Amino acid sequence: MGKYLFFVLVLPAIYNLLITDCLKAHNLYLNQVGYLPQAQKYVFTDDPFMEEFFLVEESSNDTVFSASFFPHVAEDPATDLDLYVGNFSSFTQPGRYQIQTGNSLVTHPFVISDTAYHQLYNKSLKAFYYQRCGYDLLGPVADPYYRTRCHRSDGFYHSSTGLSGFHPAPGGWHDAGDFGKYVVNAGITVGTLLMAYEYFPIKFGHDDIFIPESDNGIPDLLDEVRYELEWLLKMQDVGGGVFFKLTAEVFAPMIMPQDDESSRYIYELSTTATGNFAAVMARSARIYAQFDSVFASSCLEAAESAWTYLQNNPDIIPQGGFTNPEGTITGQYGDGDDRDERLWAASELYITTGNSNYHQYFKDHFEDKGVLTGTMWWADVTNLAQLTYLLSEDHTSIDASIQEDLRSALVSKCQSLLDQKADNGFYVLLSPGEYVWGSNSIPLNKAILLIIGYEQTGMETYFNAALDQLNYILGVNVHKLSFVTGLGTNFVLNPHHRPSEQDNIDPAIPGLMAGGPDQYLSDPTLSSLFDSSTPPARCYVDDVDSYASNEIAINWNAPLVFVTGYFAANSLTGIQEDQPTIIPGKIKLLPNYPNPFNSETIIRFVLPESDSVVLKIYSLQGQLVYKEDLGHRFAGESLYLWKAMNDRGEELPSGIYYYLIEGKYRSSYERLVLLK
Ligand SMILES: [Ca+2]
Ligand SMILES: [Ca+2]
Ligand SMILES: [Ca+2]
Repeated sequence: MGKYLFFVLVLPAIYNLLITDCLKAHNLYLNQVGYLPQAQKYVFTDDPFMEEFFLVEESSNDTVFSASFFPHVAEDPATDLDLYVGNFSSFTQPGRYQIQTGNSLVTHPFVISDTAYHQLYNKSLKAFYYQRCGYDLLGPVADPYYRTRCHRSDGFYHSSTGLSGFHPAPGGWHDAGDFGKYVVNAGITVGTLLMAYEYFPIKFGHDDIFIPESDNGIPDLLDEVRYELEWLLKMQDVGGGVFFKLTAEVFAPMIMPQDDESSRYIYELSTTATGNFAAVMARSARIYAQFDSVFASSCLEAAESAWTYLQNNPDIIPQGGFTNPEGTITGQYGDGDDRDERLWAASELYITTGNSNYHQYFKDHFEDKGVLTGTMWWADVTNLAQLTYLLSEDHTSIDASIQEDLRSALVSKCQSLLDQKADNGFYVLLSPGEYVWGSNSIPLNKAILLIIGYEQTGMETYFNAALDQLNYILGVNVHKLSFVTGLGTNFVLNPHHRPSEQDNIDPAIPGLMAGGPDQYLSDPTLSSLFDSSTPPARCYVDDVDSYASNEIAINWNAPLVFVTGYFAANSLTGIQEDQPTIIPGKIKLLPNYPNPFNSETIIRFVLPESDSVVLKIYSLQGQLVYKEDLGHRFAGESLYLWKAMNDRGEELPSGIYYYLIEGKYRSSYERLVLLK
């Protein structure tokens, strides 16, 4: 056995055995990464004789907390387990702990910390860098997962386009465990990542993720997303329509990307692809404008010409949605309904441009497929269209009554998610039937809705229900497994991911989330192990061959980035409420003057009621650089002169800063540009 084989086969096996034995012996289910101090914290067991648990501080071995387990769910429909829950929410002291039970068994350590999810966030975002196609992954940034540039001849027109010859479309991310590039899946991925940045620019403003573009003054999330946008732009035809995908005719074998020399093709135009493209380009136009106005303009131009194509082609193209032509066996992403992609395009274009044509389209169609009823996924982006409209504060022409309807629908949605949580053994927002291919992305997309619901209402139950979904991904599941490579103690080791499988390095590239249980057993590995009597959540195996349960994909990692990034920079700060109430009059920021400025600027804000408020100013990297108690202010407009200094009275360097006003309510973040 060669050294390589030893590392590949034996070490992980031993490691897995030790850890798995340790965890399974305990019959304890907990988040292996950690918990936020102020959040709800649970440990589950299926052992009816386990009556109580103790929280033990790791270094001192002191018992710092104890509590009893209580019956939670009998015969949980997803797992067939009888589950008992122990609650240690009231213990909030940061540190490293283990859980000890009556029979003296101790689990692996985990943290209670405000920074519990920092590393998870960094790695789940950096995972996109490792998906780059047509790129040399070199130097310390790539270490140790080096690879040279792949797919240098992307791509040739497939005959389905009616065109022939070469059309350069290098770059972008490999979609998943394969090397294909699919516009609709790129669209929802980019849309989700940009949504995270747009609504939480401080949390997602880090410039130190350690990608080649780190420390360039632009948030790394935007740098990484731009790598995909540059490819997407190349997928647009001269008439504005967008080609569906760029792949080989069949999936590559299990080889490294740079060894894949198959011919790759650009497939026919599609209206789902075009609508998706128009939406993300319109959103990009408004987000990148502050960093690169030329690029932003090219995004807007591309979005508008895509929209024109959609207007000229009111029926879905190709008819019935895209299907693989004869001889092609790569991802199909079949979607026979392009109404949601058109709606999303209209919504983003309206918010970016204020143009009444887009607005009218949105007003005419926003209820066509329900109002925030489902969960966003690649075939249905209705929610993304509606959230963009709901959360926009920029337009005087916006229809306040539609926004109010959307807000109410969001609250109803969040309430229904709380009901679903209560019915499920591990508080996961997946019920039998929902354990589909890629099921792990569903609770995370629902968590996004809960996070936005929390931001709108201050309901802590939404905040905690969103965290429950992260708990599920990180170990509170029947497999006692962290579904994210490299994170937690017992994590996925063998994802269906060609570079991870073939790079002679263990463990797998970190920060990638496996698709998770697939009760429909959509691959031969699953169907050989399980059958229709298997409880849905158990239909998973950490096997490289199980593409239906153990592949990774960009559209699954995007909500992981959203949720982990949100909580990585968040402790519970909401307003405590027993019932959901809507905050119609949160603190409004008026444009500061002047902006940009060189030594001082007037910060202007409007309070809905009299209140004591605080001004906070953050660097682009998210560090709090200035905090000032502005004292008690009356309802209405208020002013404050900021002299561009930090708390210690030192002048701050030129750059972009963000600020907000906080009191009983909170304002959104706005930008300050200091130019000396
Ligand atoms: Ca950067
Ligand atoms: Ca659709
Ligand atoms: Ca590997």
